[in-house]
Order: sequence, then C-alpha cells, then structure tokens
Amino acid sequence: MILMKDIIRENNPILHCKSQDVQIPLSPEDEKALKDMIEYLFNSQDEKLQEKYGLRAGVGLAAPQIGLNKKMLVILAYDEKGNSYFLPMVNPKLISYSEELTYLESGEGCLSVDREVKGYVHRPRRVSVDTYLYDKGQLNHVRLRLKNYIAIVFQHEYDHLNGILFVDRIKKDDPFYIPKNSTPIKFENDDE
Ligand code: UDB
Ligand code: ZN
Repeated sequence: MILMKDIIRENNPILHCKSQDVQIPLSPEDEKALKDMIEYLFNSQDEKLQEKYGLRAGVGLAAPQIGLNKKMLVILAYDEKGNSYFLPMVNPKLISYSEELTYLESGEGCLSVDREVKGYVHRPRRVSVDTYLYDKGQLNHVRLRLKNYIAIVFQHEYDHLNGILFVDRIKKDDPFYIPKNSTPIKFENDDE
C-alpha cells in the first residue's frame, strides 16, 4: 500500500515533468499503480487507517506523485452539495473550459507540498474532459462536464500530469488577488 513516504515531494524533478499517455489496455504494472492510487485515497479517508498509517486525507492523487510520469489520476471527493465522486481517469484530456473562474477561499494544498502556501488559485469554474474511466477492471471512454469543487480537484490533478503545482499558479507579488471574473466556491453548511 502507498504510504506518505511513497509520495514524492515538490523538490523531486518527476513532479515538474510532463506525463506520457498510458497504453490501453493497461499493462499489469499500470493497472497495479492505478489500483494503489485508488486504495490510497480510500485508506486516507478512513479515520482508523489514517491514524494507524499517518496518512493525509486525500481528495485526489496523480500518478507523478507516486513517481510515475503517466497520465493517470484519481478523484475521491464530495462536491459543495455533498454529492460523492469517484473518478479514476486514464489519459484525461481537457477539451474546453469556461471563462468564468472560481477558487477556494481556504486556498489549496498538496500531498506533495509539505509547507503551507498562502494565496488563491483561480481556475475555470467548468471544464469538459475526455477520458477513460476505470470501472470494474474495464476502461470506458467518456466525456465529462465537471464544475465547481470537483472541477478544481480535477484541474489540480490534471496540472500534476503537466508538471504544474498549485504554488506555480499563485500570483507571486499579490497572492490574494481576485480577477473580476472569479468568485469563490460556496459550500453548503459553510456557516456551521
Ligand atoms: C488533497 N485534501 O488531498 F473539503 F474531508 C488535500 C490535502 C493536500 C490537504 C491532503 C483535502 O483538501 N481534503 C479534504 C477537503 C475537504 C474535506 C475533506 C478533506 N489535495 C489533493 C492533492 O494534493 N492532489 O495532488 C489537494 C486539494 C487542493 C485542491 C484540490 C486538491
Ligand atoms: Zn497535488
């Protein structure tokens, strides 16, 4: 199983490289890597296992973060309305994106970044993605429209496949700058 020590940190050049397309059907090695990434996210969100193994609760993980420059990523997260998403993607391609931007008021972090980096990361509010989705050992080609929080998670992971970290997207001289076309994500239950 993947542990925190297996997750590559920002000083590692692998995180700054572009990833390669994955051959389909998946090789046994690539399928194992994808399954390990899926398992990490589930384990990390299990309170008991999180504590036992010292895992950071992850909502997304990209293959470069485990040292593999291949276009695979997994999302396991709840959106701003409480709907759950489990999206294991192979060869995702960002097809189009909105001009309207959004951001998390709490900023972003990263399993590969051990320091706190303050500032906003503005990203398109809606994206269209062509990808293979891994489901019950099969790969199905689909086009997805993602918005709001799930679109943010997707773009954070997709950036990893292009060698980009969230810190690279924070305006250096004005980290809390807000462009005119960007508004924060509204989470339900935000005031509890
Ligand atoms: C995360 N987790 O997994 F809203 F229960 C972050 C870390 C870096 C803090 C572990 C996270 O945001 N968890 C979370 C959020 C909630 C409710 C909850 C748990 N990532 C994924 C990552 O580093 N992938 O490469 C960072 C996110 C920041 C914005 C999108 C991804
Ligand atoms: Zn990350």
